[in-house]
Amino acid sequence: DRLSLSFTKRATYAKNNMAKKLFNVMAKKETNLCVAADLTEATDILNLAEQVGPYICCLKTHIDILQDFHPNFIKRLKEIAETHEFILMEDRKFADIGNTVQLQYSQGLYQISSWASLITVHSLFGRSILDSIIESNDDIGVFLIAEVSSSNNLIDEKYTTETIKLGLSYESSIAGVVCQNPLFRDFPGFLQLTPGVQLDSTKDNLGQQYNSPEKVIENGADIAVVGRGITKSADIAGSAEQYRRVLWDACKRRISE
Ligand code: 5BU
Repeated sequence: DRLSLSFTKRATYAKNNMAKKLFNVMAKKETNLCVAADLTEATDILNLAEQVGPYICCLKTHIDILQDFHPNFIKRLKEIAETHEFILMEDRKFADIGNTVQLQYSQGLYQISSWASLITVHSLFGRSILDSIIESNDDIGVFLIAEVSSSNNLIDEKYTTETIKLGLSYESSIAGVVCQNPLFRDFPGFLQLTPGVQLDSTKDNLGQQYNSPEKVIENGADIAVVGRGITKSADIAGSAEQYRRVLWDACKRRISE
């Protein structure tokens, strides 16, 4: 059962390079925290990254919400990621035919393939979407979306099970799965990424549903994504440190080897 294994041990099971890296960063920095940098100005994201940097394993972006995107922003973000040893994830949620996904991944304004170490992908389009991404860049860690956090979403059990199966057939490219439940306990090399995490509230007014840090760790999360719980806080660094500690303490309780 992956839940009882240490991250150092799990790194040795990972077939994907980015997953290996992520496990090792998590073990070294003692953190399960990924911050969702959902801000629309480049300087705000850079400031956030500097402040939360010491406490996170991963920074998750939605690059297309920036109003002042410039390649220099990416350069600076990569420097901060290197200084504080965290990994960049672009939450693009690719979902289209292979050819279009290749263009969205490598071309356009954002050139995602040139800087994101991790990306999120919907399993909806099947194998061709993964083939097209790997053809563009085989040094990538994909997080496949098997479940989502929003209320009344249309994903059913079959979709979730088939997503896990698809992931397992692309072990060297898949870093893990985005989900809400411990779906793949027998595959310690995969990471469970769980969004919808907050200490102070249970939902927003647009369908987002939150669980507490303890609850998501109990539900199998290896990495918890926290956005507004931290970005809207008056003390960003203090709040990131608090989430890191609560998550890590909960995680230590489930690890026995
Ligand atoms: P929040 O501010 O903590 O609610 O932000 C959550 C982030 O996680 C946000 O960037 C979402 O796009 C992302 N997310 C999510 O909330 N739920 C999901 O099921 C998936 C992604 Br997949």
